Amino acid sequence: MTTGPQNESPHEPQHGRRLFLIWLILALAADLVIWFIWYPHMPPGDMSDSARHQQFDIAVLAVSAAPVIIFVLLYFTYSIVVWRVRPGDEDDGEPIYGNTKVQVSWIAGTTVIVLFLFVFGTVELVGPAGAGAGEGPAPIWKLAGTQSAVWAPGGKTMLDVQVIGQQWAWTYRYPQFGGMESSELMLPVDSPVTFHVTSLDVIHSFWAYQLGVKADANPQVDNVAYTTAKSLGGFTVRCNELCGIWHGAMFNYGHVVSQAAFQTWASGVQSKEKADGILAALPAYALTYDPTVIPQLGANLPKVDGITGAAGYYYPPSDPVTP
Ligand SMILES: [Cu+2]
Repeated sequence: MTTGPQNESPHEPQHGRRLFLIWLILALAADLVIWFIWYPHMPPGDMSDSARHQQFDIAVLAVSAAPVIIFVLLYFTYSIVVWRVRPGDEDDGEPIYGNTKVQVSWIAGTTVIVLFLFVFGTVELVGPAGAGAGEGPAPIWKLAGTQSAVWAPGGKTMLDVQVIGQQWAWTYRYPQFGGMESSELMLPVDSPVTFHVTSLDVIHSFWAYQLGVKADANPQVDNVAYTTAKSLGGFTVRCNELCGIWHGAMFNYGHVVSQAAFQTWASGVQSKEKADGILAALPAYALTYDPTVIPQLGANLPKVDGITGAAGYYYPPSDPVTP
């Protein structure tokens, strides 16, 4: 006796219909579980608009991929169980060539999936203004927001934050608050933010995980990335580019606070740094810096204000730690 999908007798069950029904039930169940149970827990969370878009993208990809994976595994399992060789069956399967139905379904199915993902991916890259990634010095996709020399709560004014990487610490500079600097990244909720990411020495990468922002920090380059924080709380900033021996320790925490609290904090730091003479000593705000521009500050800066690189120096003229 010969059994096999190509050798269907009148008593042979309708394998295609059976497979389709089992697949439909499993795929539907998997997609419902992914969308309603897994989606809210997917990385990187929903703390900002860019993070929300990334979480949505991952959920859509999972929902698209699950039916394909389930089909492959189901067909594999079904073949092993139903079409396995029976004891005593020494026959070969019937040689077959071509099956228009299978070929057309395959070409149509894969074309639809690939084109859908192409269009979806493009929309999701353009819509949220670069999706939280660094877009270089002249972004093609800009985030909506008003450019202004001052930032105040309540409006749609873009907050500019310069992110300066160096071995092995992050410094944040706020040009709309007198160019003051902080080793802490504070952001106001519901305000569009432009990050200007740069480096003083080697290549780093600014990765604010929960905000869904990741942008390379290159010396002499202004790499722009956008986000809008959507909920209050803390987030982690890590360096995501191997940058030397203390790369693994190059992280700190940021905070999303209310717009009023942000303004109070930023103005407070600005006043303090002005009184301490820091603002006068810092180089004028620029999109990139020459690390040797203010050698006279050297080791005194951390003593005065606590803003410092991990090596204990800022813009080090002769860093004693780095060879
Ligand atoms: Cu680094």
